[in-house]
Amino acid sequence: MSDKDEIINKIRDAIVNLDIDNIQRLCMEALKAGIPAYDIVMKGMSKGMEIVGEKYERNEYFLAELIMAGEVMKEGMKVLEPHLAGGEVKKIGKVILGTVRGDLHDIGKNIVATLLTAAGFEVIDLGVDVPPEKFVEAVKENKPDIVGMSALLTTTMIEMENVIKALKDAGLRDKVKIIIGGAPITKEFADKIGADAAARDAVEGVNICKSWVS
Ligand code: B12
Repeated sequence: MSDKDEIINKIRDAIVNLDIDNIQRLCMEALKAGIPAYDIVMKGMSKGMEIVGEKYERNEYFLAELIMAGEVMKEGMKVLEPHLAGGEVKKIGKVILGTVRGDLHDIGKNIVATLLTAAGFEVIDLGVDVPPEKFVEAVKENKPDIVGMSALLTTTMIEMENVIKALKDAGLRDKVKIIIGGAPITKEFADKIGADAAARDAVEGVNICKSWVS
């Protein structure tokens, strides 16, 4: 195993072991070793969060551990974010982003926001637990090219369809492209609810958004 793989694995394990004291140091070490911030997020921390989710499913971890894992990831992101953002690049498009009503998961959405910004998009982040009316209002006000929605719970996926319906009712559906994401989201679901695309991860999501504005 290369040194770089070893650091990435240590970062993954720091998330799994809820090691909030060491995550920032490890992220700095990884940056110093020349590992792109992007790889640290996708191959290290996100992989760790996946394992945390599996442990939760097996009843090895409980809600307290989920919360803590989220906090550890956020600490790491503080170190990595400045290395992901794109600086003063010409804006290539505007994206409204939000986690749908009833859903408080925002770690994945925040990564999408950071990578979209790095790719040159202006991102208007509506936050979490966003009701359909707020998406509609934001589209009216900001006239974005793209609306991105995140849902991590199977019970809140339905809210994505509600947002699309609300945009249709407001006569705005055809003015934007719609992309959805989050662990339970599939391409079939996107087709079913009338979204334009679903993304497995932030990288795929950003590539799809780029293809829409080029
Ligand atoms: C951390 C976490 C929490 C934290 C969230 C902290 C935060 N600020 O986000 C807290 C503790 C708050 C939490 C709470 C709950 N959680 Co939770 N949580 C997780 C966990 C472990 C990790 C999620 C995460 O951050 N992953 C890392 C990020 C990087 O990945 P991601 O979110 O999938 O995002 C990537 C892609 O999906 C994609 N993406 C995401 N959104 C979007 C949007 C767009 C537009 C695009 C293009 C791409 C994209 O790009 C991202 C980066 O690549 C997951 C397990 C899992 N495997 O997902 C459970 C999980 C999602 N939670 C679960 C549950 C059950 C809950 C609770 C109901 C628990 C409870 N009993 O209260 C509550 C619900 C609270 C609520 N109303 O939302 C279940 C959901 C089960 C289901 N099928 O619905 C999961 C799957 C755990 C499990 N295996 O059972 N949780």
